[in-house]
Amino acid sequence: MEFEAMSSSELSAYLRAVPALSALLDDPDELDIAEVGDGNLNFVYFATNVRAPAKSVVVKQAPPFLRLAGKTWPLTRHRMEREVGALRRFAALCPEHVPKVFHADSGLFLVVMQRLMTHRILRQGLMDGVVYPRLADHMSTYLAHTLFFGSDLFLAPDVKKQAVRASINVELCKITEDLVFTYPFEDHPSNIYNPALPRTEIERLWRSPKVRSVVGEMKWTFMNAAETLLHGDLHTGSIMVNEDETYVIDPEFAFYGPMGFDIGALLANLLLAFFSREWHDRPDAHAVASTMAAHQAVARDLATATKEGAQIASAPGTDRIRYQDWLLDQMTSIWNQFESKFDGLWREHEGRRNSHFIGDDFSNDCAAAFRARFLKKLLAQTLGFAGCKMVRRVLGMAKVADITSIPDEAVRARVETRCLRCAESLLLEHESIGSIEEVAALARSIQATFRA
Ligand code: SR1
Ligand code: MG
Repeated sequence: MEFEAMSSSELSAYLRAVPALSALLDDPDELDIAEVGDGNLNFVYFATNVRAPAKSVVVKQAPPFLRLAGKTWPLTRHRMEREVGALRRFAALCPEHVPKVFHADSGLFLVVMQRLMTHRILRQGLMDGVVYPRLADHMSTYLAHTLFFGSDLFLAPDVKKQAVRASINVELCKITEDLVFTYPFEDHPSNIYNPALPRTEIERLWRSPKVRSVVGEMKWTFMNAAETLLHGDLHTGSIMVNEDETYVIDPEFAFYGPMGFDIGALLANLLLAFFSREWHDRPDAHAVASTMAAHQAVARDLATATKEGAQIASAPGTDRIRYQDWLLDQMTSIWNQFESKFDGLWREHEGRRNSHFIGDDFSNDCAAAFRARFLKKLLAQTLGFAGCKMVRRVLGMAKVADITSIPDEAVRARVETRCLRCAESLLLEHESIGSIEEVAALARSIQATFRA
């Protein structure tokens, strides 16, 4: 039978018929149902008790196709099982950073979750120049806990292998294999190029044996390194924030993969935000954006953020450097705090078990040496993935609002050129870069080289 999205009355009747949900919503006689999804894959609704608006939940349903492309791109509805499994697992590890699952229906492929009433999508906040003082602390905690506790550094080998099997996510991983690691690096028909972006900037990546072999290696690692349960799509659109809290949403791409893929996705998106400040800091940037139907939400989100009391770092146009500094500071702090928290968890659990992953440590230096080498290699892997992620958002089909909301093609091309040059350096130098501070210096020098 052909899939039909649930009507408001069907969804309302469904929610009221599940006793636990009805109780949660204060036994509503009327629910307001609003479809609010702006992601590429699923339908998302807010369901709110009309008489008690604080009683509200999020409903997410997976249609049997990719929402972005419609019925011409069929996609397993079982992705919802991966998402629910990951939400539950991550919530157990990090309850303060993952929304609660109230109900899941494996027949209808839907999940009912905690509504984050005072939070907004991080990408929108960054475009508006909002400072989130606890972001780096929260995201480094989320990453350290989720990546460490899913891995062989914590789990018994048999438990970990069962977890790998349970998280196999063939179709969504294939999307990443194609859209992140393959199509952007060839002249694929699904790619979308800004006409003002010089072809030479694109072809220098496609025609570089060095770049293409590193990307090949990153794809191989993505497909073969079953290190831990990943979120799998940890860009700034998968994070909801306010001044005090940070939540990670949308783990439908979850699978057992390489740790650096999640960290790299986040750092890449902070770099995209950094390079796109040229537009978002212009005095008229948000006035223009707010006239565009696709960006009406920006104004609403800004109003919400201001009500929340979140600080606006800079009046647009007045203080680009300060907000760019803050963005790079988030990138460096997330990595540095992650490294120290991950190392701390590792030491704590080895100490508790009184045994090391590497076996006996006769000199008391060997375990520390292995941890240091592991984290050095993880930084290199992270930067390689960050490079791939930046290129896909510039050349590939699924783009990011930080860049697509720049209406002036020439400005957009300059931002895209910086992003591609930064990605190229990350790809070529990911093994020789010794610290995250070097990445911040690289971003600053690229910003200075390709001036307006
Ligand atoms: C075709 S789906 C495009 C992208 O949307 C998701 O957020 C993932 O990033 C995926 O690659
Ligand atoms: Mg998503």
